[in-house]
Amino acid sequence: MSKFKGKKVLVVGFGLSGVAVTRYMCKQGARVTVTDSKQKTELNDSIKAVAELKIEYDLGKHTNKTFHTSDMIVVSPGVPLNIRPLEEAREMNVQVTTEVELAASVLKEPLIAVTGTNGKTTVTTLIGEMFKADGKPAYVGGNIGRPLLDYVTDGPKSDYVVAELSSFQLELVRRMVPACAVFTNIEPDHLDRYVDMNAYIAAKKRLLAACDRNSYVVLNHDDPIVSSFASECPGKVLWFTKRDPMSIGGEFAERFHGAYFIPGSTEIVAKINGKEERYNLAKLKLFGDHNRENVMAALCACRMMGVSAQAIQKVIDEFDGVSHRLEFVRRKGGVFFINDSKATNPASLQRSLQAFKKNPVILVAGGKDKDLDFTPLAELVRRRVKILILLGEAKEKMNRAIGDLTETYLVGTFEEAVLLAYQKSRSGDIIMLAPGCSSLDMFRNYEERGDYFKKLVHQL
Ligand code: UMA
Repeated sequence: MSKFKGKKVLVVGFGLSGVAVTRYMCKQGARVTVTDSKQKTELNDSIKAVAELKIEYDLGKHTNKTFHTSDMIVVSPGVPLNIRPLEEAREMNVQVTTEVELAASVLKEPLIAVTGTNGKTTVTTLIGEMFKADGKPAYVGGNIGRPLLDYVTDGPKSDYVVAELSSFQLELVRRMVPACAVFTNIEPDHLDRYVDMNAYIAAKKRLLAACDRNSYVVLNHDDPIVSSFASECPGKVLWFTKRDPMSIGGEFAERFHGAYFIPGSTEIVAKINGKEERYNLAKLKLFGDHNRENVMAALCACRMMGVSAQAIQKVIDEFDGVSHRLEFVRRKGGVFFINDSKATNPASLQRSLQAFKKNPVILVAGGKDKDLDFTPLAELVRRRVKILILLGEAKEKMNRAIGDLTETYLVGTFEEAVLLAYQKSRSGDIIMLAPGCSSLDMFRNYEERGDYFKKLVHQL
């Protein structure tokens, strides 16, 4: 009998994660109540998704009593843990958990967990594709938009689970033991949720603490925060780097285990269990050196999980990229349109700009600010951005930080932004949506924002 049978479970937040928890808990025989600060009319999709289930609702607000009288509370990743009713419930010793923790505690399959500020979606997708190319069934989910608990409830049976995990999803993780953990990089993000950078790093680091001595841990040697994790790593470290390990020298060079790529080169060199392997990048369709890093991270994880080098090379040759990540939309009158709606923080926007070295960029940026600093973008904006078009909640702040460095316009809508960008463009220019901010001021998520941009571009 399920340990949740008859238990009063409160689901906080009724988006993708909340729906997955509701479906799982109902199947386990729990008595489920759903609360969301949004009104019923704003939650139509979620309500429809569980229409046949018996659920109590407390919508449009969070009622303290509902929290206090629950046996267990499952919080969605977007709900901060410090909202008052949750804090009170915790003080009253009500068990608080998350969808990811629930899934991790029952997963039997080896888990490959990917975290980091940027690149996680690409790395997670690449790993999934590499497993597929090797004939190994793998479920790909997590922050990428497919809750892990859906796999547990009624997912297609797989031999492996590959999960993109955000800092929010790692906050309450206790019982997860990944077979392999990948850290892409750690840069400022979500500082509207965390008191400071240390708190954000601490959330990410929970994945490291979750590993045991048998876990493989893939670390970015070029990222000072991620590389510092090695000294506390309980598992076996694999590195990826854009430097020749010989140039780093010492024990690192002697014992190098992982992959490296020297910018400008057309191959990745991997040293896996003492043997050298070479992966050709001539056919790789992804823009930018940061995507070479993503490939290295994925290949390190996959080689440790038994994926063949041939399958990895096949994916390098054939992978088309991830939607909303430097996604080519259209060419019109010699102008290229790129949708990079997934660039939701300044560090990610920085990489987007670095990816295009030759063509002038007309950049459409702005959205919901997460208390992040845009001044580190200054040098790249000065060198690469021909015209800057700002919109959304953060436009004034971005304008103060980088608006003087190039021809800049502030607009009110996406329609204006796309039209203005096109009017100002000349053949050879790249018009790129790379907001550097989250989408939540104007859209439900970055996918909706990217899809809207693409729609406007196709209407031109
Ligand atoms: N809500 C409350 N009370 C609050 C705050 C929010 O009730 O105090 C409600 C909102 O009104 C809304 C619901 O919570 O109805 C939304 O929950 P959510 O924000 O957790 O969103 P989900 O749809 O459940 O999606 C979540 C992840 N979202 C976030 O972490 C913000 C999705 O990641 C993830 O794909 C999904 O679970 C499945 O695992 C998206 C994301 O933006 C892509 N992630 C952030 C990022 O990548 O930067 C971390």
